[in-house]
Amino acid sequence: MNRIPAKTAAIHDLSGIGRCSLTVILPILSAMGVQACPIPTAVLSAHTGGFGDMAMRDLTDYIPSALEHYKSLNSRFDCVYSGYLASARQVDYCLDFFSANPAALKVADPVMGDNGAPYRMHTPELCKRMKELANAADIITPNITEAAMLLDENPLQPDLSSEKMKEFLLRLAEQGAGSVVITSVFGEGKHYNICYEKAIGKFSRVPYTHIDKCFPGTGDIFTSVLVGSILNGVALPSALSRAAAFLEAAISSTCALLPDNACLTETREGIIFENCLEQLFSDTGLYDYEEF
Ligand code: PXL
Repeated sequence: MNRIPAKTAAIHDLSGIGRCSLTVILPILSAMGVQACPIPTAVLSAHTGGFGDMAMRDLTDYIPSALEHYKSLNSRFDCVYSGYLASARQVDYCLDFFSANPAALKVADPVMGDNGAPYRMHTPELCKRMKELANAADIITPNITEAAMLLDENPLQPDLSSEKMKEFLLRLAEQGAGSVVITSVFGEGKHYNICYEKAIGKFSRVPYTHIDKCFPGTGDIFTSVLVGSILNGVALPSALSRAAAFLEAAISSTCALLPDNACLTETREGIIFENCLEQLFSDTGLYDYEEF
């Protein structure tokens, strides 16, 4: 295939080790035939989940100057995809990227926390402002902790009925987001990634096999495969399923390389996805999901 790839502004941090944010987003989007243009929100020696005191440079002031440059070039993006932000002010700059690219697919991954708790660098102000960004996006991809935070619910949501899953999706869409995806939901005995397409009023979900290990960067891998799939013309529920299939393959390939009782020193290095990239090269087929 030879064509001009979709051009995506990727507004995320650049963490040197630990496989999250730009270090997974760039290779995944490239493998899927999407051009990924990094707009780093911060540079860190490592992510915040298990490496102790990392070195960090906040790049808040860099973002508007990069946008001014792109405006002066009349350079537009087909997609604007935001994730980990280093300050509340960066919400304004992401919103500026959204307005400067009115035709773009606007994706906000409201990175704020996991497993029922906020990440350690996330201030209440940043979490509050993240709602504004989510409300302005065409697609949002919170995990269940972040979804609850966006709805001012208890971030710990260990077991949801199908009705409650739908209620969470619907309320997030009512607040402003277009399509809503929630990852890592547990309910009625199964683990699911779930979604709601506001334009057609359809709820879908994809059950997945849960592996009881916590890897940083899981959400970044999931949303990158989802974004790459959508930019390649795959419908949202199939894109969800494809992202889940890639994650399952990459996580089981990682677990095969680690001891059964892998400790934080091993899991903090993230999902070893490099051996699995081939799976993303050309396949844009249909993937299973269920309506609910
Ligand atoms: O994957 C989420 C993420 C992104 N960026 C940084 C993080 C985390 C999660 O801990 O620390 C810097």
